[in-house]
Amino acid sequence: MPLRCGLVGVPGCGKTTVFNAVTSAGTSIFDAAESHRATVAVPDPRIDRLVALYRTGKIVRASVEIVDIPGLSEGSTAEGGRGSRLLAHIKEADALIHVVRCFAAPERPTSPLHDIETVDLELMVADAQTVERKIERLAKRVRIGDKFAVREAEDCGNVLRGLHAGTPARNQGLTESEETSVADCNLMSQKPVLYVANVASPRDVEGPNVAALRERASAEGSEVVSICGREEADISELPAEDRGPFLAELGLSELSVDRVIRAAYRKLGLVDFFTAGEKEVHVWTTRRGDKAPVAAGKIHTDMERGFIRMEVIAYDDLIECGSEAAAAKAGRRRLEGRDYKIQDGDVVVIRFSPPR
Ligand SMILES: Nc1nc2c(ncn2[C@@H]2O[C@H](COP(=O)(O)OP(=O)(O)OP(=O)(O)O)[C@@H](O)[C@H]2O)c(=O)[nH]1
Ligand SMILES: [Mg+2]
Repeated sequence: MPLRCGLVGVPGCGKTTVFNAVTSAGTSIFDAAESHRATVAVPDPRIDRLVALYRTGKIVRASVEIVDIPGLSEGSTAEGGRGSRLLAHIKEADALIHVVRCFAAPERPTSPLHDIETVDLELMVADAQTVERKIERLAKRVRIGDKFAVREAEDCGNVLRGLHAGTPARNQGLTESEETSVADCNLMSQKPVLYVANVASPRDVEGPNVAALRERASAEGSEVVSICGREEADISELPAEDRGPFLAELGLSELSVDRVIRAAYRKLGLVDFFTAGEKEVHVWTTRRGDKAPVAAGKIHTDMERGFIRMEVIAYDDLIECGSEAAAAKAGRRRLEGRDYKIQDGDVVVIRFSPPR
């Protein structure tokens, strides 16, 4: 399943505009009640080199699904059916891309920090209800002194107090035990957040709104990608060969989709590795630090279960040597075992025993 990023933000902050800029989907912005989704291929210049080297035409890229979720304002998650649909979209996301309006709009002050708090508050109100329900469910077992239930209820109580104090779960510095205890709650305020500053012109990137946003993001260990949403959404509707001069006016050489997805990868600690041959070049995504069998499991669960070893050539070594055979001759092909931590750009062959 591709990585799923949900676009959140207050109404009118430019979510649909940014969605279009990133996915080139050309969705109408007048359809604000509905969510939209599109899958974008993760750009990676290394793929072209691998395709040339293996003389193959078939490429399977990594992809990210982007979901444009209707705006969140005070009380919107409590609005019966619409509210619960909204929540369901947010819950299914692996990460949230929080779009923050940094452009001037008529009759509305530009207040990025206030907008962020509005969204976080909605997520926290809904999360608090989820945790409260879990604590209620545990009550019976707590009364009869079930040790595990007591521990879980205590952990949930800590998280709940944090939420009531206005700290999103992602910023509460949860202990391992607390994380485990709330794992089945799938808390929205616990999801990793990347901020997109939606600005009117490249000049604004140096302005006070983006600066305030950056400070806020870095305080919680996150980052900000600035986009001229409207301009880029317009440019994305042009044929690729006509975009150059318009992008240049924004000081860009390509659309910002690359920057957004790379930042999401960093935020989530994701890396890509490859399987490559005459048949195809295939990109796989896993978490940084995952061991070889876990990475192999992204290709097929049998490969994880029956994992024996992994043959690895680092992308740079492969390109430098010019072929697998040359890399092997130069001693750059490594045999790695179960404890090997996969590295971004590894080109791998998995040896495994298939199930009988
Ligand atoms: N000047 C300027 N206007 C923008 C920018 N991005 C969006 N807008 C305008 O802001 C308005 C709202 O944009 P949308 O993309 O519909 O915002 P949204 O967040 O999807 O709104 P809802 O779906 O209603 O919550 C539209 O009139 C856009 O044209 C931008 O980067 N600069
Ligand atoms: Mg919209």
